[in-house]
Amino acid sequence: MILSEQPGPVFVLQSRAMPESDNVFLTLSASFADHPERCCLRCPGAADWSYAQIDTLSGRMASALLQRARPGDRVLVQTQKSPEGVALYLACLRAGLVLVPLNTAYTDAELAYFREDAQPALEVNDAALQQLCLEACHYDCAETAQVSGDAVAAILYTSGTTGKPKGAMLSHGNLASNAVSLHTLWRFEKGDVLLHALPIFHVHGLFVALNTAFINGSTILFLPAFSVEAVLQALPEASVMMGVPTFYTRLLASDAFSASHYAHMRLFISGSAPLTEQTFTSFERRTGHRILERYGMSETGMISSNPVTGDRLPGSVGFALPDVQIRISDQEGATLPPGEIGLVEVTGPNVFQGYWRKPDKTRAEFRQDGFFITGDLGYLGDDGRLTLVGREKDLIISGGLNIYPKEVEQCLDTLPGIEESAVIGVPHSDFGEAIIAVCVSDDVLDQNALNDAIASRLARFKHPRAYIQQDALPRNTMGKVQKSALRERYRDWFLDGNAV
Ligand code: MLC
Repeated sequence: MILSEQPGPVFVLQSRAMPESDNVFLTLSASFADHPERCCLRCPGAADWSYAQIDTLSGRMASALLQRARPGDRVLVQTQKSPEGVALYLACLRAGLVLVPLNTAYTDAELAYFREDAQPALEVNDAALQQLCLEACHYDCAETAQVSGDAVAAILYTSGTTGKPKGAMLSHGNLASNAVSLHTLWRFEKGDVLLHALPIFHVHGLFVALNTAFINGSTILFLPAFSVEAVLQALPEASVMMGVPTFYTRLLASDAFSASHYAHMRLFISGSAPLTEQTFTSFERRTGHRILERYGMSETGMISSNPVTGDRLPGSVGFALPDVQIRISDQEGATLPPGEIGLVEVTGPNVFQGYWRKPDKTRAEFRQDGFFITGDLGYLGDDGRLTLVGREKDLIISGGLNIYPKEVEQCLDTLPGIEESAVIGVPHSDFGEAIIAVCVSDDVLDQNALNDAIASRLARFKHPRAYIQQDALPRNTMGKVQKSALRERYRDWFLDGNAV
């Protein structure tokens, strides 16, 4: 069943797609008809899905969706990773509907916020997705909706500094430019097989991984989630893998990971969180492969990448993608010369259309001349190579998932016994960074009890991995909590064996 249908006029038949339509589905599916029988999605222990099957299901699903929603309407999706979920993604593109994918870890309270903010015409959970597949059988494939390049294709929620997530609107043109650039830049070739162990509710697993593979007509080894065992089983059949750094540290930690697994690998790609030099070097020593690190974010898709041929340098996120411009600025927006550290700003066909219904926030994050202020700090080399050195924003990246401290602090500060809290990210060997909550409290802080107390409001990955009691929080003369001092004090907390 489809939930939360909103009343409104039923959509009447669309016109045939005009050749000049900028619908990204046309770009992604351009070669589908050349290899209809080729395996598109291979899931362990299940039958393969051919390109023709995915094409047909998504086309019919688009028709079914259009019985309930009109182009431009939002479709809120919170489902487990599945081939049907991939078909739903393509169906939304084909129908001109705006996909709003959500992390399956979100609680009902978080979901309520997204529902309120996105005002979806439809909500799809796992049961609804099954129902949609059944209904789809009764339809022909919808014609591909005619949209302009700046029409919104998806809204991806990213946490905000103020504590409430903001919806980044990505257009058909944004997705197309990234897909085409990355497909070329990473030299996808005939016969490439992609190992896919990422979730499909983020830019990385949804757009970067799936779209490049679709353009290439690649078979995708589609794992329901990352596990070392499943990846080791699938790797011998793969030639390209994309992952967050945690994937690579976990593989390195496995004694079973050996030459037979990567004999046919062409490219290991990493993103969504900083890849440490140590991981890069250990991986090269172990496998002979230099992991290709690239840089992006929900608002911009991919921004830069190390090259496939040429030097992949640890610590550098490479060169701007074609048509993308990167500059480094000071706080006032003046451009800084190569070598100087400042704000990383970006413009290009990859940059999003703004935050959904938040014009003020959108304005605040763009310069007058259209450059988007990423919030990351870095410098450019004389050759244009970008190196990131930190973040201006208070963001924590744990296992490739973004967490804004404010959201967690606001939640903790409502708990009885906690006077105030400061949430920080500190180094963690598995997740890269993990969360600590430094709390002012007279009570003994019981981690399990506190996490239970916030469990209905915050997804599990946002829960602090340690609670530390202090009499007061360090503040500067303006009264602002000095997070950097806390990060410094507790920097070795998990490395010293305090990990949970
Ligand atoms: C899971 N947990 C996490 C977590 N993932 N906690 C903190 N950070 C995370 N990332 C929780 C689980 O709920 C569980 O809670 C406990 O940690 C242990 O789980 P696990 O089994 O060890 O974790 P696992 O399920 O294996 O997941 C780890 C992971 C996963 C790294 C494989 O998080 C993952 O796939 N991350 C990728 C995220 C991603 O796609 N990011 C791209 C964003 S796009 P409990 O209850 O058991 O204690 C983007 C743009 C760009 O950033 O450039 O790409």
